[in-house]
Amino acid sequence: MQMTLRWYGSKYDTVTLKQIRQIPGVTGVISTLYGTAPGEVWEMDDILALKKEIEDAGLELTGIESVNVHDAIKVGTPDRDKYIDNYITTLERLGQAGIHMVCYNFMPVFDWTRTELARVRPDGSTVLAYTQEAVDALKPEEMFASISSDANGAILPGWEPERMEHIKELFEMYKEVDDEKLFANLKYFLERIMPVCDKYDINMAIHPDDPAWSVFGLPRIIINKENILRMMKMVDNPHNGVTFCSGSYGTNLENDLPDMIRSLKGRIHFAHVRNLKFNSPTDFEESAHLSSDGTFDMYEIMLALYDIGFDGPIRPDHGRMIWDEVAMPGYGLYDRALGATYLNGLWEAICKSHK
Ligand SMILES: [Mn+2]
Repeated sequence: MQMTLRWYGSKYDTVTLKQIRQIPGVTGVISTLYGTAPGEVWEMDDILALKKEIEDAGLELTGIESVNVHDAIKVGTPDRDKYIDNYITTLERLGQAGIHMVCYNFMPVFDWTRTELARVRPDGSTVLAYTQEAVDALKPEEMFASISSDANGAILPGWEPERMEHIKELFEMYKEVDDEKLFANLKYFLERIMPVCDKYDINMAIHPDDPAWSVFGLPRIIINKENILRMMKMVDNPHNGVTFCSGSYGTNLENDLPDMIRSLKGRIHFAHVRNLKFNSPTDFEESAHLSSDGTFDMYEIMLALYDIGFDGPIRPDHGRMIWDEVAMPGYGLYDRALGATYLNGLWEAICKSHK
């Protein structure tokens, strides 16, 4: 595996490439072109400039998170082919630039959903948290206001203001889309992009829905082992793979994370590894990575990745806000650096004990 950190670019991120380079064992960053909107074709010059900036700092652009999928593709509207063509052109350019892993998601309207961005834990750190009760009490448009007021001035990916202005139209678009339709639209999209992925050896890595159940009555399909194996079989090509995100699949306590990993051998192209602490099955917060600080056994998760021969990029995903850092919620430097170091430690111990 290759340890990486997500980086939002010098224009948007409080963390610098120099700082990332100084985290032991982190050799790559995962980034994207934040100025682009879903459905747009990425300019080759912009891709190469991003890559050069990262390489000049002594790091590798290990993959893209994300190339976002336009709603027309998810909904399956008559103009979807135009947006898929654009997506294919972007993939072609990424392939030509030597990038071989692309994360994306197929979540309607909202990306990830949290109800608190700064819940205070007993040690004074703050973390992202979720309670179903709080979601049930909100209308979708209120959700956006509560998220954006709490974000330390950062624009959160998936919660861009331009997008949220159209939230009612977006809900209208998805009115006729149920789980089956969403599966069919995902299949259509994947079948069209697989040839360019085959040509340039691009591993597509779908990110799970977060939380892993329906919110606001919207369909959600990338939520459990059954559905993800269905998706793997539906387009049976090794380039059709997943981002295994322990913190997203883990939102549903019925998901057995190590078992899911083992069932996805050869199809996990990217891993997000973090821990959650559950206060009840519908109230969880993002804890430190350490097993004993949360609910998941992080050793078992890393062991399962080792057992399937996982060799893709991995990242510590979100971190707590600690040591008075001010940054985008979940994406400060300090706790993600601790997370990367802890995961590297587990990995080293697993590798040595299996020799
Ligand atoms: Mn994730």
